[in-house]
Amino acid sequence: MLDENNEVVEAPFDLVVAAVEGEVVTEEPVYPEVVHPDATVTPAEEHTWELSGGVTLGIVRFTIDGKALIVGEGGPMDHAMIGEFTQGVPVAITLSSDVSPAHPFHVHGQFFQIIARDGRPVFEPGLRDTVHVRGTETATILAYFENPGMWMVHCHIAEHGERGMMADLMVHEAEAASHDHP
Ligand SMILES: [Cu+2]
Repeated sequence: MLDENNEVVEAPFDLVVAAVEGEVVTEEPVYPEVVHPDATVTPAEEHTWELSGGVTLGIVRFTIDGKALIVGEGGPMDHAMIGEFTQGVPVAITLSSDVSPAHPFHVHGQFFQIIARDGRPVFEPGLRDTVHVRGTETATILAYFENPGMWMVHCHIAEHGERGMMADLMVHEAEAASHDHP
C-alpha cells in the first residue's frame, strides 16, 4: 500500500495474495454468423397489427387490432385468425404499440428480420422469431413465411398473451398457388 507521499509501505497484514501461473492467452470472442437484411427482398404485402390494451369494466385486456383475440369458446387455446399468408411470399408487418407496456412479440414457426422502428430503417441483423416492441413505438418486420400451416402469434409476456394478445395465422403451401399454371 502507499502512504501519503506515495511511498510503498508494508501493509500491516496481507489483504490478498494472488498468483498467476502459466502463459496468458488472449482469444478473439466468438460471435455467431450475422445474417444481414436482404435489401433485394421487396415485401409482397404490408400489414399493420395494432398492439394495445387497457382496463374495461375492471378487467385488463391486451388487444391486437382492437380485439382480445382469444375467442375462448373452444377453450383457452381458441384464438381468432389474424391473417393468411402464402409460403415463401415475404410480407412486411408493422407492430404498432400505443400503450406503454413493451411487448416481446413472438411468431411461431417463422423467421423474420427487423427492418424499421418508428418508420426509420434499423440495422438489427439476424433472423428472429421475436421482436421487442417498446411501448408507444412501431417495429416493422419482414417475415419470410417459409413454414406452411397454422401458427400462433402472441406477446411472450404470459399475462398479456392470456389476456388477449394471442392469435393464429395460416401459411398456405406454395404449391396451392402454382396450380393456376397449365
Ligand atoms: Cu405484451
